[in-house]
Amino acid sequence: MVQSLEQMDSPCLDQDGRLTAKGNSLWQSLSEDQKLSFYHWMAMVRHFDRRSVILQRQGRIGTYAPLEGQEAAQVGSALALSQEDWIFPSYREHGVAMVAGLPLTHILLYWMGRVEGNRTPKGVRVLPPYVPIATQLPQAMGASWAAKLKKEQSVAIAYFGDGATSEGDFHEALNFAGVFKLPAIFFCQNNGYAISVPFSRQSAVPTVAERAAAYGLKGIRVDGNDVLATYQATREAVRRARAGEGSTLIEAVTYRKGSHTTADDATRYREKEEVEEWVQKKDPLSRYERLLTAEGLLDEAERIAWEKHCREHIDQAVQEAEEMLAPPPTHLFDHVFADMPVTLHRQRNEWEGGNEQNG
Ligand SMILES: Cc1ncc(C[n+]2csc(CCOP(=O)(O)OP(=O)(O)O)c2C)c(N)n1
Ligand SMILES: [Mg+2]
Repeated sequence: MVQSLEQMDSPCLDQDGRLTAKGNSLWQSLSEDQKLSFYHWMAMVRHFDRRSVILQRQGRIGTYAPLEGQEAAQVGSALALSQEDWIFPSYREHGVAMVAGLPLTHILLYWMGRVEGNRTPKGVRVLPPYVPIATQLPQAMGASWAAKLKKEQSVAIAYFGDGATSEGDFHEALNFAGVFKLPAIFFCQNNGYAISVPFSRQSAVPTVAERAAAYGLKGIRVDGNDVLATYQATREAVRRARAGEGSTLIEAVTYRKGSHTTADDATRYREKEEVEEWVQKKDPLSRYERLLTAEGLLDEAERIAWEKHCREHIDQAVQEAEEMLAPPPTHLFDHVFADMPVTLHRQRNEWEGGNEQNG
């Protein structure tokens, strides 16, 4: 199913990377560093993502959820946030997490199944990835409500996919945000599919954004492959939240180029023509590269130098993650139950006893 680009808020960049009138006024307000940072982060995220798929194929990390194609939605929105804001991600938001300050080593440790990958470093307000769909939404409302009660300026943003809109948690969270007028943002990356199920089987209305009205929220639908548009929409949602104007539901229309995870085969449920259209004509990174090149902010030598930097930075993170001591096998028993059931206790004791005898 090809995503309709109709009813979209007007873009900042056309498909060839040229600024629209709206894009032009945003562009004038950005510093050169800001303009470059959209590119630097999108390229870093893409390199990290491709490298992670390779690491999974080599058996060096576990099942991985690729995000290639969704870089503009993630980087644009994350760059509109501040260090004080709380981020509640799903399992596909490594791009958001990186921009928000989570070290690459940390992200890799999560995908290696290490408990350390779930312990967010101090000062970084990114929660660990939420795998049970939509469970992060009510929790984000808790953080948002707490901020409101404490009269803090922080905003809570929940990231989720189109499939998550079929969960009760989505509706409960939006209702709560509307009734309590919370400083929250719902950021839906509508990539057209919940694993193999197309959006048309998730919703009888054609967009996610229009659902906002039913809960008294503002809804906006943007081209998720236009990094300037996702930045601007999120910046405005942050402004509204901090000003006490309530929550915004942003629907960023995008596409994942690859499979749902490294355990999935998307060729079984997506048409080749549809994939090619998005991969070849709507790539968010090359669209923005074209703009920077036309504006004289990026040339081939700089692009190659940045790619080299990305590779080195990622190599270093991989090395650090792989050099960490292996966890003791008893970790398998820990961190699941507050009070471990007797059967697991027995297994843990058996393992320890057996291990001592072997040793
Ligand atoms: C509560 C729950 N039900 C089912 C699943 C299995 N599951 C994992 S990912 C996924 C699809 C989610 O699709 P979407 O919200 O569009 O996010 P995307 O993967 O496209 O980023 C499902 C159904 C789950 N993780 N949690
Ligand atoms: Mg989806």
